[in-house]
Amino acid sequence: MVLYELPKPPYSYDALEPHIDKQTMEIHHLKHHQSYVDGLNNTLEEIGGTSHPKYITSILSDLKSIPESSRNKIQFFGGGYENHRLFWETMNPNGGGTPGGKLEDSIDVYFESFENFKEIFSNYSLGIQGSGWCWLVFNQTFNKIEIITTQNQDSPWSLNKIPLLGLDVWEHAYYLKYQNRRNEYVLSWWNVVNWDYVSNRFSELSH
Ligand code: MN3
Repeated sequence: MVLYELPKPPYSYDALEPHIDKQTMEIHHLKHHQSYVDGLNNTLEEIGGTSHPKYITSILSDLKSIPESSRNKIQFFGGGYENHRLFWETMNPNGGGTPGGKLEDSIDVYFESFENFKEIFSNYSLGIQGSGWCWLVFNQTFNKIEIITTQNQDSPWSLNKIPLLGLDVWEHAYYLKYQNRRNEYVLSWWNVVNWDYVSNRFSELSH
């Protein structure tokens, strides 16, 4: 059977300092992300998942195909696996700035301006009660971008939406450095957003 492995961030643990500190990155990746990988593999094994599709996004897009007794676990661990994989990719020490190109054009269409988009996204992030994620997604049905939030490790893929950029607002993502100040974490995170990656992802999907 296909076993999922812990995806490696494309930079060192201290690369996102001072915005995201080394210790948080280490624990977040080696402990939290690893636990989602393990949970996903264990659950797939439980349900005899020898023929599950290679891509976790296919599973998350079709949770109904998972036996009901294991569905919540796949939703949680599979979502946690994929959400964090994307999270590492969408950050970069040389990030920040603006997306430019087609994505910025689209942001201007749906959110008036990039500054306005940032403010709305930040407010959604701060409004999440408990643990969850804030997302910029591509809605393929309507060929448009949207901001949505999900609880726990729920994935946009399960809502038939493709995540372009996600912000982890679980306390484990920021508490060591920012304690209860989620607003400072969100504000600082904009400095490490890898817009090149997000823009490329968008260009591949939209037409
Ligand atoms: Mn996390």
